[in-house]
Amino acid sequence: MDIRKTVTGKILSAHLVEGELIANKRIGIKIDQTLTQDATGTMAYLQAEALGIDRAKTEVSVSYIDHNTLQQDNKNPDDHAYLQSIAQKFGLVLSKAGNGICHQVHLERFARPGKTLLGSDSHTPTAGGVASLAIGAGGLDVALSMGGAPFFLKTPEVIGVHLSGKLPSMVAAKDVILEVLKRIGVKGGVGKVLEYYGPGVRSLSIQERATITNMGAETGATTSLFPSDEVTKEGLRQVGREKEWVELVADKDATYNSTIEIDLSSLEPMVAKPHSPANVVSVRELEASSIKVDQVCIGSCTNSSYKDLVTAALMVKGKRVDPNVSLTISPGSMSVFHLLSKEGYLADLIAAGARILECTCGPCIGQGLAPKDNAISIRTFNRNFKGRSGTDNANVYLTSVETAVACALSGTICDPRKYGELKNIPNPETMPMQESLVITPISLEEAKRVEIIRGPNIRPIELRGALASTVNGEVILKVVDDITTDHIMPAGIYLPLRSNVPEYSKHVFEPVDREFYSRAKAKNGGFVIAGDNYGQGSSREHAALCPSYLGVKAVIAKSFARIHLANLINFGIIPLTFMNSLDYDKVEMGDQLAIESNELDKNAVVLKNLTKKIDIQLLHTMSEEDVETIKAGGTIQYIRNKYK
Ligand code: MIC
Ligand code: SF4
Repeated sequence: MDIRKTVTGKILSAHLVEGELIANKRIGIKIDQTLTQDATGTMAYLQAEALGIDRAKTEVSVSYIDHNTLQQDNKNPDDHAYLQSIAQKFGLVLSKAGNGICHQVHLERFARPGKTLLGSDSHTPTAGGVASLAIGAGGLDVALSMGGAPFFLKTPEVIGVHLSGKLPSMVAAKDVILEVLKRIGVKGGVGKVLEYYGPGVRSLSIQERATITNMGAETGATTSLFPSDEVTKEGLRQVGREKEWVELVADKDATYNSTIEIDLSSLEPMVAKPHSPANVVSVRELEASSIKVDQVCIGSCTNSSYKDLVTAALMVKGKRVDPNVSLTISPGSMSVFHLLSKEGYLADLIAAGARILECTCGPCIGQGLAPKDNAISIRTFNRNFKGRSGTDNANVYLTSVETAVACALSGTICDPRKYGELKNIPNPETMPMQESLVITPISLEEAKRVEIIRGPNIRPIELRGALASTVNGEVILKVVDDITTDHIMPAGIYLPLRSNVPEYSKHVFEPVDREFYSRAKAKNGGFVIAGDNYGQGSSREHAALCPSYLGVKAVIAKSFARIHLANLINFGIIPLTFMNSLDYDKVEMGDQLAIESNELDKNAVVLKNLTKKIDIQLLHTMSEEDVETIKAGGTIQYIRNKYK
């Protein structure tokens, strides 16, 4: 298989600055665009400052404020003010609070076929809907790329997803990605790119493609990509960017490492049941149980486009939401919101009883609208991890907009095909961009005079020391498979603490073990033992930064999720895996462990379990530079040592 014949390979080749395109080998690629959002961005820019970066060297870098906008006290607005001043300093575009969800806004305004995008948010692959190779990463990696450094990754394998046919009415792009998740699960994409091809691609608009690439993140994939074709051109024309179109398709004789076959015509409405996005069944299968619904939330970076919300408006027009259901709508961007209001669709939603929220992530990241005790909440979002909604015992189901609206109208989980057919959803000739909440970069001269605003919630970053020759300590936590970054570092009500590491660290692992913080403090840190796919989900580097602050020295897991693995290295925590995963059972809470740090120079490391008096073989997949980073105590320390 020649990766260079695929869309993935073409973009990688054009951006390759280090290494060769051989599956699983380390490469460095040039990054054309970066994005950050406030919940990861404040820390990213603080780190950029600590590294002496003072100006973005990319083609475009955008700082979005979309996660933390509740402003219950000074904390969120302190971050916003910092971000606004730093955007001016660094020459970034600033998308202010209320302007929209980073991925939706980026898709509308900046994402370009053939370009690379690195974003400090795991759903950055949304831009793959217009054939941009868009990858999620930790804030520090994004800061480095913004400063002109290459981004390092392992050459991915490419899974070709062959689409044929056309989606039937009331079956949506969301059902396509739910079907993919059903087939490959939450780790089926790790180390891979999901590249879509085949005749079915043509029938999907760029917004529909973006729904699919967005939620590809839930498979653990490095990214997801659609080709750039006439549909892409039309989508770009609609937002006034036709000039940015280039054609980008796989060669006719391209082959893939593996393929998935999906006939769009045969799909039906799907739903991901609690508490995993891959826990997918057809809506039909659930319907017979007449499950009563308490809440329906439409929005998030997966499903908040113009088409999504017009679909909702058309379905509710002249009807009323079931009296026992609370329906919320979060438009993806101010431009979508403005057009909906101008064309009267907003009025239809309001008349049906929808609660209209800001153009932000909102309930998706537990910023308000937590469901009631034991509630059934239907959401068009991409994650339904336990507790993420803000209510620990709530049951969150993920569906398309069509299914969500059907549930809101009927009050039970029901198949949207019951509500007839939706044909010819109107597509506006143009979609004008709203500029009122966007601040464009200023000149270098003006930037020199900008004063950075630092409110009291913005705490300076603290760096850990170099690695000791013997790393020893106690097992202070042992966890099971599929631990998400939401388990490690919950967001929700703690989101305002993102720029205050000492305070945020008090909540590390709270959803799995409330005693973790006090134990970590008492024992002066130690080891964490984990199962498969440790750190799946978000890109939040706080899930490594805060444990590092509490003295976690190493995580020994059966396997890791990609972004979290990189974040652990950035913050000096040694990521190790069991050579034989059955050895997981040979280490328990409270065991005293030790490893010799010079063994990291090889790939195999001996773990001494001093309590059980046994040796266990471990592995690591770190490059030489990663090992040097770990030895220095983390990336900032490593870079500072290198250039001092
Ligand atoms: C998420 O969906 O979990 C988030 C919040 O967008 C995260 C980023 C964060 O934790 O700030 C993500 O997906 O990377
Ligand atoms: Fe925001 Fe939710 Fe998308 Fe994360 S998944 S970027 S919280 S809308």
